[in-house]
Amino acid sequence: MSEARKPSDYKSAIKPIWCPGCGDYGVLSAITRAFALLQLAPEEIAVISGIGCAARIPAYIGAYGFHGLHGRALPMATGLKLARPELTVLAAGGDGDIYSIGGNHFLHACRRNVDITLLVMDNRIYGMTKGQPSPTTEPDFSTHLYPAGTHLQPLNAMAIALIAGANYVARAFSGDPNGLAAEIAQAIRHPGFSVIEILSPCVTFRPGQKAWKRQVQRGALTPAATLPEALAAVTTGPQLATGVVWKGDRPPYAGPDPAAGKKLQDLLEGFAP
Ligand SMILES: Cc1ncc(C[n+]2csc(CCOP(=O)(O)OP(=O)(O)O)c2C)c(N)n1
Ligand code: SF4
Ligand SMILES: [Mg+2]
Repeated sequence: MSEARKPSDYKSAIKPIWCPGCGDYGVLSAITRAFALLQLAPEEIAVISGIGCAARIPAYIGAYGFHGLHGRALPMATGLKLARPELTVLAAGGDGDIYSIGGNHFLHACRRNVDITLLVMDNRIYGMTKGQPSPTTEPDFSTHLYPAGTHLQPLNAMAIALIAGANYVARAFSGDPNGLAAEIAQAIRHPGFSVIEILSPCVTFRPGQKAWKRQVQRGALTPAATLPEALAAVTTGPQLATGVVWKGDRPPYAGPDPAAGKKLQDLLEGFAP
């Protein structure tokens, strides 16, 4: 029998260039631990991202990866999973990448329920472009673009994921790599589209997020029996609560019926000279 794979077996040779103390280090560590928990073969994994500090993550993982266009991780991951269903496909990115420029793809990925796992590293800021407000930035948070805050209501992406049809919805914290690894492994195993919103501090542009270590309410979210209960937990409950709030049983979408391809072929033949 071959030796068990260790988390270090899933690291690439590229050294991360995140700021020292960035929460994304914890996420990277948790992903490699999750792969080791599941004993996945590296050639059976693909990690797909868009652009941003968080979106650098595929480069640091020793598996297939694609660092694509800003906001486009989910359509790429969806296409890959439909074409290569045997792969374990992860999409990963930041709050700006997934909820702002990629927001429309986020909605439809939840609705389609293809069997992929999305990890959103939420630091409530655009880190890579030096601190502009993102859809999850608090209304009164001062940035150089909005010194008095945006006064815009933050997007409740977990509520949107539930309403739009995601099959597994959780919040986690980057400062707990073992707990996060177990949650990522569980999300990968759960059929359909899984979303984990990971509180991952940007120590450079949001130094106050270092306090999340004390403020996070670990395990305060538990799987709800009904969708309205899950929605209530993420809308009226504490916003730094972690845990799984929804484990649905919608069957994953695996692509069009093969008979449709046959019909298309018939149609094309009908046009043949
Ligand atoms: C089409 C396009 N528009 C804008 C940008 C500039 N840009 C790069 S990353 C980014 C936001 C990143 O924020 P987030 O996804 O939250 O990631 P973080 O850096 O915080 O991890 C933006 C606006 C871009 N690269 N491409
Ligand atoms: S700018 Fe923020 S999100 Fe980007 S690497 Fe630095 S700490 Fe992390
Ligand atoms: Mg961000």
